[in-house]
Amino acid sequence: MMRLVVCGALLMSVAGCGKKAPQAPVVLQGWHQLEGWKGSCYFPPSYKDSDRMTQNTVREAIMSQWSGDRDDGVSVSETALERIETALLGKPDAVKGVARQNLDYCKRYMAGETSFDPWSGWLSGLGRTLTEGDCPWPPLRYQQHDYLEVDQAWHFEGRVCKGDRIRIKVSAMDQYRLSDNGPWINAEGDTSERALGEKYECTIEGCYVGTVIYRFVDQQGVTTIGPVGTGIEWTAPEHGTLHLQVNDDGTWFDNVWRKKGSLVDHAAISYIGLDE
Ligand SMILES: [Ca+2]
Repeated sequence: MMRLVVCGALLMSVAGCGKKAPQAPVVLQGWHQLEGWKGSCYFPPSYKDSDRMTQNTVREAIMSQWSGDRDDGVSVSETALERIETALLGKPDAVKGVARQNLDYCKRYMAGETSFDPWSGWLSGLGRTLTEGDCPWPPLRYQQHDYLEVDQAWHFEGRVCKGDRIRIKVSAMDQYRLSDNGPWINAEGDTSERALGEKYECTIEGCYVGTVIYRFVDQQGVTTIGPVGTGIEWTAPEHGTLHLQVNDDGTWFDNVWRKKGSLVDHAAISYIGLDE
């Protein structure tokens, strides 16, 4: 019984050894014109996503064809080309996928299966496709400082990207008032007087007369307004811009800082990025 099993195993292994090893398929890399093609296509090499040098080589190769350098009937507008280049320089990891898709379009075109239209259509929208949903500026992972202007509407622009966590800070010791006989208040506002009515930008909870408030406008123009007081931590719900002002009724000219002798109060304001 034992013998039979051993024999079987031996036989199988011998049969296995007798099989011819499969030949590795030829992998094309670089510019190649296959039989029957009217021009060449760029076959990107396989490489690691982190390989910046190869990314550059591949990007330059495919872009040279799109710019018309190869005289093979392929060319796209300079605007489209610039848009793609900017997008690819900003997203080097996307080069690999773009080069593969490009090869598919190129093969069909060079083999005469399609006109240049589908390829050119893909290219003219590629820049936009690659950057869709991107934040138009760097995330707020730094600090921005200025002084609060009590007599100015929305100021101190901060540009944020979706998900940025920031601390909005206003110094507490500096005082101002919003009318000649009004009380001296700091960024928290006159906490005995809740801001009510259309004249005030912020009437939700936490918004008093004179409270420092923020306004966030996303890229679709959707606006959110809320209290800051002497400070809040806030996370950007979308890419967009921030501004601050005091919650006044629209009469800005009578807003003044407190003076002590020759010293005038002036509150410091900050956007502090909380992410590394
Ligand atoms: Ca006022």
